[in-house]
Amino acid sequence: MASYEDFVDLGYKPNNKDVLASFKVKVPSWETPERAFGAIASESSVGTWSDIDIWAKYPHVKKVAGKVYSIENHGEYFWIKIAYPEDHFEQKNPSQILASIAGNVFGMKAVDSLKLQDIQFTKDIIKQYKGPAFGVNGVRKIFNVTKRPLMLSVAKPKVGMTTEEHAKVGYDIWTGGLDLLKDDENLTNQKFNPFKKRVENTLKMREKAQKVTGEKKSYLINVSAPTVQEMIERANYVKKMGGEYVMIDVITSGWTATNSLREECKDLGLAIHAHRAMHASFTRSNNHGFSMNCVSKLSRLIGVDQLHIGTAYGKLVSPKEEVLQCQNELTQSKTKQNVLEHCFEQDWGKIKPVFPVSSGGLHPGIVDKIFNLLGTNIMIQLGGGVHGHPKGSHAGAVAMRASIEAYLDKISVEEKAKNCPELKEALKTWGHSLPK
Ligand code: CAP
Ligand code: MG
Repeated sequence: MASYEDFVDLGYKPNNKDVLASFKVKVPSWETPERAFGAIASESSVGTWSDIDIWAKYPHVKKVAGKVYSIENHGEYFWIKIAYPEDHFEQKNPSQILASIAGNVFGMKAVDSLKLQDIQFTKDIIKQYKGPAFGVNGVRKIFNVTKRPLMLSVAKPKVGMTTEEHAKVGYDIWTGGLDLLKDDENLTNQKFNPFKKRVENTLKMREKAQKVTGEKKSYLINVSAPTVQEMIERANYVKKMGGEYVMIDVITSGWTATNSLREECKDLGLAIHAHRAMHASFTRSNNHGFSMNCVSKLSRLIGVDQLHIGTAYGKLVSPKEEVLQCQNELTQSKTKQNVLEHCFEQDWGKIKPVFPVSSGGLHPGIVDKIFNLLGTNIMIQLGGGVHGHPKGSHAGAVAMRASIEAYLDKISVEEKAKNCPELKEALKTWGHSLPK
């Protein structure tokens, strides 16, 4: 006989061979909490709804079964913690970790809602993964920029420009003072802006911009593709054409694709920029889904070099605590259980820190808010906040750089604007408004 309740053992003390997961659970009125919690541990590890007499027939299965070891009752909802023996998981397979811990459980009728808040990986699992090839310091070395934030702009309109128009925008923002041009999340290999042509034309413009500015410039080229094979071919092409970066949409492309790209980039020596488009479909709700905290941890484990974590002030929902927690998970060597509730400590071993990227609805009038929240050891991206400048992309880039220099020089943007007409124009256009 094996029931869901068998997967609850409040006397269990997890050890260093257990992967731990914290869940926020709402239990339907017709369900007993203990059965609901047991159902989560069962369905996310070895069991199912019917009594398949696991323990009698297959006693060894217990060795890889999840068990609920902690329950906190908060009235309308509960926080529970589940321990999963690390042998339950295939080595170096992030997708399988999620297929267990973050798979069917979200759809079970035994819960009204379920939010996976955090996963603590064991030392052995951390050792299985490469982590970032470059990390924060390696990326800074690409640009020979040691202190200030790195400045990005994504070409807008997102999609639809011709290759020549796209490359020209790159030239404009690079000569306007920014470090990196970024492809948008949905720009890949469309007829009007084919991938290979875009790489060639834009990197040529990069060379020109480097000569004009005397500064290192680079380009986050989106290699997200119809198949992993094609994505790898695109990454190889970027390398062949002299690029330093590839960009991948980690959620829409998937964790196996991201893992494959990391594997390939080990030999190509390319840094990986991770865009998280689609994440809000499961991170946004406080009660249901898979947290941005877990997205950050998986991205670091697999080894992207840069990841979008939100702004707290821009056009997209990104609560302050979540942004700060993601920054901690990406950059600390030992993450303390701090900003977000029910997060575990995490020892990252030798895994390098990932560059946090703050982006989404930002403009020169509010960059100071981002730095006050996150500090300046970040990447900051302005798309509409550059290309929406009344005098165009080049002026928008000049204004963006000037606003960041103002912050670093500890003067107001108004003060700075006295000697920078492009910044003055940006402030006239957007002031310090928070976009919606
Ligand atoms: C920003 C952006 C990014 C968002 C993604 C966009 O453009 O290019 O994709 O920052 O969100 O398409 O909205 P703007 P996040 O600067 O014009 O807003 O960074 O939160 O993942
Ligand atoms: Mg975008």
